[in-house]
Amino acid sequence: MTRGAFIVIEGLDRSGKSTQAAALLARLHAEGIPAALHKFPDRTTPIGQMIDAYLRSEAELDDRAVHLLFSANRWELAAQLNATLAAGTTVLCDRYAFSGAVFSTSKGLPAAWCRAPDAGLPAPDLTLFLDIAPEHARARGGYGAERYENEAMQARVRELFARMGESGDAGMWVTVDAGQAQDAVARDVWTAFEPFARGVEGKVGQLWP
Ligand code: NYM
Ligand code: MG
Repeated sequence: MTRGAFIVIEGLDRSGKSTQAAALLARLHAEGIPAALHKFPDRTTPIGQMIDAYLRSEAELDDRAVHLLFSANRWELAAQLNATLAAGTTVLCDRYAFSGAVFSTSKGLPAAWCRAPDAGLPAPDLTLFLDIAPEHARARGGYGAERYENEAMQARVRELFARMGESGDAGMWVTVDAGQAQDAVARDVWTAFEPFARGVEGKVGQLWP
């Protein structure tokens, strides 16, 4: 039975993830491919509202507590995500467990501890890592309004994302040069996505592979 493909888009803040995710969704719809887009953190749920208050520095939370909230924010959508994929709809996620692992690890939490709460979540078929230098991302503007949006943290995050891709723990991982013009990034995203356009055979995997 063919199911929808599960595609994750990851990257630094201001790497263009949301723009590219929206462009990919529009193209999928234009091609007649059923598709849905989710964003993590999903700030609309009660858990997401706690995360949002933390990120905007309106609330203080222990590093481990907020890490678990980010993970819980994925778990609260996991059953729906599996059902959507099973119904044949392709799911795009703007950030996922890889952000969860690398952002908290870059704060100094142990990597294995950071990965544990996401074990068992649906695993993406493909992760697109929109790679950009932190100084280039900052130059795009609107940077620094939230926690984590500083160059030192983003540089550590970039390094950890790169290692995540090389480790094999993330499954299929494609790095896209997000420093290019928007159209060029979209073209590279489409090239990586195209093998999944007709859906995927077999069950959804689980983190961590
Ligand atoms: N973030 C995001 C985490 O620290 N852990 C997670 O699990 C996720 C999904 O939240 N700087 C961080 C990365 C971002 C911040 O995300 C908000 P966005 O995509 O800027 O709304
Ligand atoms: Mg952000």
